[in-house]
Amino acid sequence: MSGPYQIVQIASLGDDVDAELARRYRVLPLWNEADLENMVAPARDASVLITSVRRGLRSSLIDKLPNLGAVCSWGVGYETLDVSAARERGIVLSNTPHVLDNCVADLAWALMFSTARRTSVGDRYVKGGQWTEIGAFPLSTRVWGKRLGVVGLGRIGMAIARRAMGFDMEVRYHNRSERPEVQYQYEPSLLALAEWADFLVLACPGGPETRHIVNRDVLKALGSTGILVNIARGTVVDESAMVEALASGELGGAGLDVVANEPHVPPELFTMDNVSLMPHVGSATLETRSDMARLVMQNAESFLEHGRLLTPIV
Ligand code: 8YV
Repeated sequence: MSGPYQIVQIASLGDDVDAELARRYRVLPLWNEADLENMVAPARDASVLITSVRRGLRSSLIDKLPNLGAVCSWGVGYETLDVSAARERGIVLSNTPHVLDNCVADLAWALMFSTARRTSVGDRYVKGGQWTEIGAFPLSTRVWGKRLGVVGLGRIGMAIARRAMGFDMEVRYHNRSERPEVQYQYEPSLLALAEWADFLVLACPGGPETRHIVNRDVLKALGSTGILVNIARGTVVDESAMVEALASGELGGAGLDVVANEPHVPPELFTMDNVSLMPHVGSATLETRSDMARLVMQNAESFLEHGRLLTPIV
């Protein structure tokens, strides 16, 4: 395709969607480049930039693109994007909500089960031959009928809460503000929610507003039989306080899809059988990742054709 570039793409959306975008639009592909500020020069006319929550967006890059009108980002989180710098320039932004809610919620439940019922430990026990050598596996902790505290009752938090019905669990939540339209009880104090809950599941956004809201006191309140599950962002938890609380037995267990400095996990956690770890894969199913990539493309298309985004960040 000839003519000025329409799209600058600094994150890949997978081979199929990358190829489809390149077939339909004039795309400058920069996802393998580190020095974006210099490499972006040929795309001065581009009106759309495609990025991801992993790749982020710096204001210095926005400054190099005088015609930029929209930023379409892959991922529901956007704490790595300089949203205010974009907005100051009148640029609109989109993320990929809705399509990943159920897969992330499924993973939260997988972590609740793997931590409480020790499914990963049991798997190693069987495969390592201990079932035949030692015999019966130690008892684990019941999930059904327990109390589930959800921190952040957005779309993902709601999907996690909905699943609790099948396990006869009572649900309460903590949120920036009460949601009177939902059937779950609101708990204005995170500390009080942690005290009440058997499972505390974090589903709130990352960024400075939620940094370390799960602190030593909250972990202590969750207590020696409580289980923390984090499918949100590692920054939400004071990680050294969590490691200490797990080591001392003040916290019962943790199921973590995210940590503060990914992919570096505090090494103390590797030897703890009451901790289940996953490598930040909440949305990482073939189906959901395909839906996310297509939604980024559809946002870009909608902006280029009609001047508006389908799923704007508000
Ligand atoms: C991704 C996510 O799994 O959408 C988000 O904000 O965190 C997840 O969908 C993650 O970005 C992978 O690094």
